[in-house]
Amino acid sequence: MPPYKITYFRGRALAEPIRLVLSYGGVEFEDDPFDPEDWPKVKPTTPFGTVPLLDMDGKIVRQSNAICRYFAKQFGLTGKDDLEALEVDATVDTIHDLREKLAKYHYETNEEAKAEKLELIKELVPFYIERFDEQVKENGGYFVGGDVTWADLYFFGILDYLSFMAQRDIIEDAENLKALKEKVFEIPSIKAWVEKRPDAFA
Ligand SMILES: N[C@@H](CCC(=O)N[C@@H](CS)C(=O)NCC(=O)O)C(=O)O
Repeated sequence: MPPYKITYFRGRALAEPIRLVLSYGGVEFEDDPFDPEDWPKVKPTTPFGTVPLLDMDGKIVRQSNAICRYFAKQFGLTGKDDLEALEVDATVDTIHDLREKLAKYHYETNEEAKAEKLELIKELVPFYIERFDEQVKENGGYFVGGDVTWADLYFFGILDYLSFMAQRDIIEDAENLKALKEKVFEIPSIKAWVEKRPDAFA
């Protein structure tokens, strides 16, 4: 029985970067997925009403970034020095900014408001993707410092969810991000996880 357990909606989204960082470090884990209709029952059992949660031998921890960073430090994925670690954090936070903006569009239920948000999304996605692509180009094919960090794993992990919310492949015109995606996929531990992970919407 693996010691670590991830509680999340049945899907990838915010839980997938955690799974990737754990896989990178060879840490065994299991998933405890639930369906959206069960969320009202699960929510009150969580510390702050959100998931993902990670159960580490009975210690429940929250916040996907904090969890990823905790393990990334152990696996040498935070850059070569404090400045690179800052750049990695800033990159992940910027990916989250894009995620939040896409979520505001994707989960909008009012059709009129959604149509307005779509116009913003059409400008925002290229704005972020062009800058991310340039960052990777300037950093030797990775987000920071010419080597793999948890920012690369984070982007790889959440990319399907971002594209799902944008309803298109958001990196289709971004050559450097496409190459980065391929490089992350070719890391043996990552490839092994991706090839065995369950099918999910994103
Ligand atoms: N900053 C948190 C965000 C957690 C979050 O908002 N999770 C969403 C699912 S992706 C959630 O729990 N939503 C349900 C709700 O807020 O009721 C993290 O990265 O872990």
